[in-house]
Amino acid sequence: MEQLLQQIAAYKLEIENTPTNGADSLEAYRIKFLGTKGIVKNLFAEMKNVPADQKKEFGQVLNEFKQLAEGKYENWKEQLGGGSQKAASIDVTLPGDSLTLGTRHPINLFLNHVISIFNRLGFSTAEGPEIEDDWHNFTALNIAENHPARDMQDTFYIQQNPDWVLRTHTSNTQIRNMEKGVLPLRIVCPGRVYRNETISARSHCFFHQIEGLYIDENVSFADLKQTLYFFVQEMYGKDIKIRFRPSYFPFTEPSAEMDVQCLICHGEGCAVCKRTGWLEILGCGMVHPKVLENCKIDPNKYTGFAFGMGIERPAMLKYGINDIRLFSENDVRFLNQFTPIT
Ligand code: 2NL
Repeated sequence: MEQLLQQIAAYKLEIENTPTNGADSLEAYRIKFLGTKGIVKNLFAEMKNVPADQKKEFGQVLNEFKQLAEGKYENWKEQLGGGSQKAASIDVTLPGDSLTLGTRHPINLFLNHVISIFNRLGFSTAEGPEIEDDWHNFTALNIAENHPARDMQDTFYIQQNPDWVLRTHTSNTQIRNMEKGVLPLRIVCPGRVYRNETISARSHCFFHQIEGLYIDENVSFADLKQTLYFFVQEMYGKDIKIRFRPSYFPFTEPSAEMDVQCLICHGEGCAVCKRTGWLEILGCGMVHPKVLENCKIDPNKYTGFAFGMGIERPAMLKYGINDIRLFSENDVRFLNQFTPIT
């Protein structure tokens, strides 16, 4: 005990006489006195050798010594301009960083506009999964087992379960709604779809679509034409010219594609319409009886029409965007520029 007290007195003197200069000597001091193998730790370890009746007194001396060693360290650090100087330099009277307000994505602006037109015609909006099974993405739609669209080159398959794909169109959502068996059915299905395509300025491996479906008794091709005619007039103005061309899809019969007069050259012929004067904007048709049957709907009682259109191409035309990749790069300099369509 006597010996320990003498030692402590000597260390106290050493501490008091240590000059408080340089950061290096501060660190050396910290290691020597306060480190994990330092003097303070070692002295505390001596506690076990002190007789029980003297433990209390020794403990007090030790604590006092520890405080001295730590106090010196803190003062020294402050003198060198450590953490506390930083705290002192914060000027709480300065204005804070401003928060920038977000904007709607151009794809969503365009989609919302299309949706609102169909909502006014009595179509409600339905959404569905982006990871879909083979039945809802292909088979129920009358897409044959050997159809090229099912090719690995065109479709992303889920490695863990080859029955699952990233949906290649939003028709999966229409199938799911038809399967519910509640008729009549009048829905639009917007969303993201995936195709195994090489990414370029003109095409991407994911993009957006909106599809529509109307099933009831006595729905005719004339209803389809008039619905889509109303849509393009709302979208592109009352004097827009349209044309229907026969086409083929496995899930509709008959099938058609609809063109609108080129929005750039108004039919004169330009690079955008490849000199044809027309732009293809959607595919459509009467729902194939097999598709109705696949969803347990009686094709002798019910008929329906369906249509599908891409979003990126017309949005690029509308906003004068020349590279499809801009939509998914999240560059705020691009995203900041868009305002809602009125
Ligand atoms: C296109 C063509 C189309 C459909 C999509 C559809 C959905 C069901 C049943 C029947 Cl559940 N048809 N959808 C029909 C015709 C064309 O899309 O060029 N899309 C970008």
